[in-house]
Amino acid sequence: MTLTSQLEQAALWLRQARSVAVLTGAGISAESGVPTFRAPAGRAPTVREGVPPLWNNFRAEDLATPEAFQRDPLLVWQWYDWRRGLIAACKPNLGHFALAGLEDQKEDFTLITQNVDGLHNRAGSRKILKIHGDIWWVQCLSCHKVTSDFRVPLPALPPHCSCGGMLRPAIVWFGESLPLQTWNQAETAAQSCDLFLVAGTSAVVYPAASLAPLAKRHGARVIEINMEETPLSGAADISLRGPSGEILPALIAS
Ligand code: BV8
Ligand code: ZN
Repeated sequence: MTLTSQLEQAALWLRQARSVAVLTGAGISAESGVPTFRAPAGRAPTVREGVPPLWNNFRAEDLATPEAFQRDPLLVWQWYDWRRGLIAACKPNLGHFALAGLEDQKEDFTLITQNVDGLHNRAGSRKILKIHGDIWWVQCLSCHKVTSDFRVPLPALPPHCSCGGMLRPAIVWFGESLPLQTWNQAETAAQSCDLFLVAGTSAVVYPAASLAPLAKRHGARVIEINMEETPLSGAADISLRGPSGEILPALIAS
């Protein structure tokens, strides 16, 4: 099937679907200039390309862990501060806006995102399940209060809570459980939707990557949008190859 005929079939299924769930990954923000974590094979992830040498020899899996924060909170905060500064300069792209528009078209719509950049909010999406947290939120290690903090740059030393406790990014790190209520809502959406749309994820991080197979087992059609093949592509009913910033508007406008 050509991309055009695949797109027509996918657009028909999307029109017919009463209940839609979407899972997005870093790829949907790539066209906004936000680095992805794992690039297509053979290329270093963009989180390393063109970044200050300080970050060149670190992988996200090395810094986005409670152990890394325990060992060197300042280093981890500097990494997040660098990412926050970069994301603050980025804007939602047509893919984000298309999903915000789809939310208005469907009576039952759930957007599940692995992204922590906040671009779905800025594009106008409302019902967002942030299963990996939000880079613009911080959490106190002592009283566990979660608050927003949009300062760019952050203070030189890791910020502290009003109770005196140290603050950490309110982000789910590797080895940490996902927020239970949010995760349960994501699973429920995957189990009950007619159509599950996956855009811009390498489908290697769990349990997020288990949602599309879960939806399929419960009878949903699965459509994938990605620049490259992923471990999910074989199971998808349609796998659209191309940039989500172009494919999503075409899919939703048709
Ligand atoms: C959990 C926040 C257990 C951080 C993230 C060993 C030890 C411990 C755990 C594990 C282990 N082995 C496996 C695990 C589980 C682990 C895991 O899956 N690891 C992976 C690396 C194998 N998972 C966890 O640890 C999770 N927790 O399992 O808890 C537990 C259970 C009970 C009790 C206690 C504990 C927590 C996972 C969450 C980790 N945090 N993010 C931060 O952001 O700083 S994950 C991180 O990866 C990001 O959130 C990101 O969203 C996510 C997935 O990456 P993608 O979004 O897919 O991005 P990526 O760059 O990989 O791919 C981009 C894709 O887009 C590519 O395919 C590319 O082709 C495509 N693309 C690019 N441009 C475009 C495009 N597509 C379309 N258009 C374009 N223009
Ligand atoms: Zn506190």
